[in-house]
Amino acid sequence: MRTEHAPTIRRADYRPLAWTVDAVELYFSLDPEATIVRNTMQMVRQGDGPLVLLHEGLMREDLTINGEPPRKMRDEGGRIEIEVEPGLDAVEVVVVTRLNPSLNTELSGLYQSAGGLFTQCEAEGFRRITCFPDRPDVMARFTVTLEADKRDYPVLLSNGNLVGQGDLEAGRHFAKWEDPFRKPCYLFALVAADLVVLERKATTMSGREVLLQVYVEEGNLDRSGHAMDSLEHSMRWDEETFGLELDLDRYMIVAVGDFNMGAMENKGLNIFNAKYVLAKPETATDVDYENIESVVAHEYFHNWTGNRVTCRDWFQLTLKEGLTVFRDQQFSADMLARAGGETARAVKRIEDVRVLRTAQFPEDAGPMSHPIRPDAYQAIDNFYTATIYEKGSEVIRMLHTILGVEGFRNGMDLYFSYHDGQAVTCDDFVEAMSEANGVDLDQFMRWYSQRGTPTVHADVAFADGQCTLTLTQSRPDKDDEPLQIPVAVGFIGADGMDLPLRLKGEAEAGTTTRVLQLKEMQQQFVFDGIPTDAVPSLLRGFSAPVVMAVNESDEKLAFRMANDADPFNRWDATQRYMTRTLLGMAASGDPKVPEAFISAFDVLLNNEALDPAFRAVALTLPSEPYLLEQMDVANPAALRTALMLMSKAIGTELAQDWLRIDEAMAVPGEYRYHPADAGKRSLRNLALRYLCAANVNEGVAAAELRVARATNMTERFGALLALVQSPAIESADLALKAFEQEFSQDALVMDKWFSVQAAAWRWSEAQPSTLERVEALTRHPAFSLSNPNKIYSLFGGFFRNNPAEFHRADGAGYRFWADRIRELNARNPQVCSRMARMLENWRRYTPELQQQAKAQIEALVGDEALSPDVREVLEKALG
Ligand code: B3K
Ligand code: ZN
Repeated sequence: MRTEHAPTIRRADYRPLAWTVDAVELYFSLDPEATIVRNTMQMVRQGDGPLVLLHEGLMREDLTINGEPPRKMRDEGGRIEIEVEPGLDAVEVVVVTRLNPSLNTELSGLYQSAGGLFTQCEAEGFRRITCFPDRPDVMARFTVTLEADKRDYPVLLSNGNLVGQGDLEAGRHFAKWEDPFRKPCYLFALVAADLVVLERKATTMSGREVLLQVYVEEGNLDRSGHAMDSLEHSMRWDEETFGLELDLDRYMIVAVGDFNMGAMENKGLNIFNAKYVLAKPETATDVDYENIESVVAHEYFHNWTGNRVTCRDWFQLTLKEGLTVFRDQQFSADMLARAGGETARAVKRIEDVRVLRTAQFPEDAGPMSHPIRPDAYQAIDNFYTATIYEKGSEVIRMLHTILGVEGFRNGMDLYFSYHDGQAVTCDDFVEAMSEANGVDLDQFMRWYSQRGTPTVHADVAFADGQCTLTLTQSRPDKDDEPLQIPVAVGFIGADGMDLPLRLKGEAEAGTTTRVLQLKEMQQQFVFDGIPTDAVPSLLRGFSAPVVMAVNESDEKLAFRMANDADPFNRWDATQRYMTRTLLGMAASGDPKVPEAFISAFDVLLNNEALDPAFRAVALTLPSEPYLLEQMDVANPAALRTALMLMSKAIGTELAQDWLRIDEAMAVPGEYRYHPADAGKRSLRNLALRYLCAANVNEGVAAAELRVARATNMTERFGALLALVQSPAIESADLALKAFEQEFSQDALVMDKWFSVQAAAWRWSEAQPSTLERVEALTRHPAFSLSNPNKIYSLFGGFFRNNPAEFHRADGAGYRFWADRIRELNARNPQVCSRMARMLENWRRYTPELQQQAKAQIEALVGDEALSPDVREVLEKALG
């Protein structure tokens, strides 16, 4: 493991390499303990300077240049520099390394999982396999031969096309793969394992027949169909929406149980966390189905946005990630709308914004805050962040809003026509958008260099038959210049109907929603003919990733909850009302739930004209991390008290409505993954959630029955969650036991079982503390420190989803956290670093909590053995 302090890498220091790789031939003699890699590179000079090869933790057996050991070579800090004689412009470099995949607990490079061998190379894992100029701007042709024991590793896969295979002596066999496209080494992959495969043929829009494959462990074929369907839908969508076709004859998805993140877009050989592949109704929830569809799409879309056109350097990461998230969000929205209508699309938008507000807003307000294109980093793996991904996607979405569907498509076409096969920058992308549309986007580019969530203050004034909307933008960094912010607005008349809008000077009124372009620090927009009792609805559809600050009375919020024609803003009105009420309760010494709140809630709950899916998201309380972020001083205990009271009140006072809804939302017949059914199940689960929180007997009984009898996991798990999150401790324990017995052999279901317990609220002192429970669960036979999903479920679930129990007044949560960091640091720095980030916003908490958190972080930072990934996060937290 690396223990040296990592230097800071700066975007401004980018220089092209003097030597690049034209073609690389890799020969793997695979063995779990002693794999030999022979790497033959044809390298060419493209400028002045030494030939550079990067490496990490390798046992090197040989290194030659044109058949000789290098004469002038420096090897320091993972960087080899070879002086090549002047006049020599092409050389062959051969490197032989020996690897022990069974000891690779970092899951970066070549590693072992459930007896198979897998790779993960993004961002810098390839240098853990062989010495290579491991940077995304080195795009080479790859030929790969894999040789392994045939019985243990019957399936041998790598990128591109299979060009040869056969048996060898001593029970071994080989497969030779050739990738017809140049690629950076972070897209290299291999799989050697005992797997079964689901296959389908598909025809691309140009009429080529392609082979689609989903590889899973024996026994999981019945769970691979949804991933395959998702792949087919993604292919079709990219053809129809962007004219982009699959460029290979064969496209493979492989599921693996041990994986640091969601999935990886390796060219033609996507490797997936099994969680994002495997689904059947008995074991996967609607949310799992939705996630699988979106992750499969995401990785597939990378084939163009990421692989065919890649990043020049890692600072440009959002070039591929922000854009690809935007593409997968659009795809999912279209798929949902096709099946479930426009509300389903709106619900998807709401879910995406909820993620942004829960994960990205706090990140952008904390010590790790960075622009979507950062200027510096220490460990690149720390920068696969909500900012790069989710805010990056919002930035692309704003371009889409500004340029329109057609303009955006023209920009994409131009981008590919200029840059196919290249490694480029975010500027190249925005320039193509600008040129294709004849639109100046210079000011827009500031979104790439400014960090922090902007706030837009809105002031609405009526005078002389005119309504003046004054918008003012502000950001954390004082020197920031104004951003271009598209603000979609509407006005709702007293009758609840949207008003047609006419800006001053315009002859006729137009649409009821207008996108205003805020480009100055402050700007006024004057509308004619808006009655003084009209209610503004601002930032419709969340047209920009900003905080919209506007003074709105409870009555106006309730009015918008009942009438706003923009479903996103209608939802947002509920969130604002809930947030305000909860924070008010948390701040009060004697918290009570206001009656007006319950009745506004009641109106929405019983509005049969609204789709169940919408009612479910609208009636779900804002997430705890988001609420904490809204408090002047984050006080998890006070917030939890308010949340408990609120949940109880909603459950008690509306018990009859919830019971009726629970019955009415039953979906008859066999399970199908469909937004209409999923919406009903989701509202049904929410009903149980409130009923159980209020300990309503019929609700608890219904939940018990459902945990035992429901035939789909969505309802079973929804009921389990409702019980575990309730004061009905005994029912919860019984349900957990039954669940455990049934699923003890199913790793993915057990992940759910761990996470639901980690998130458990403590309703009374009589209940054992969640921390003790989490500690005990670390000794459960199904738990394992070497499986990232388990870490994310149990520890992540506790640190992230259970603030009140984690930030305990006695500091025991922090001590537990610090011990886990020490334990994981040596094993898997990437996963550990994610856990380390769970306390980065410690300065937001009460002084007593701050003091204890700080002491733990300081003690960790003093430890020399800290990996650079974890060190960067913790030092920034203290900094
Ligand atoms: N590109 C990968 C993420 C790699 C993370 C490396 N630490 C998955 C994705 O965004 O599609
Ligand atoms: Zn991605």
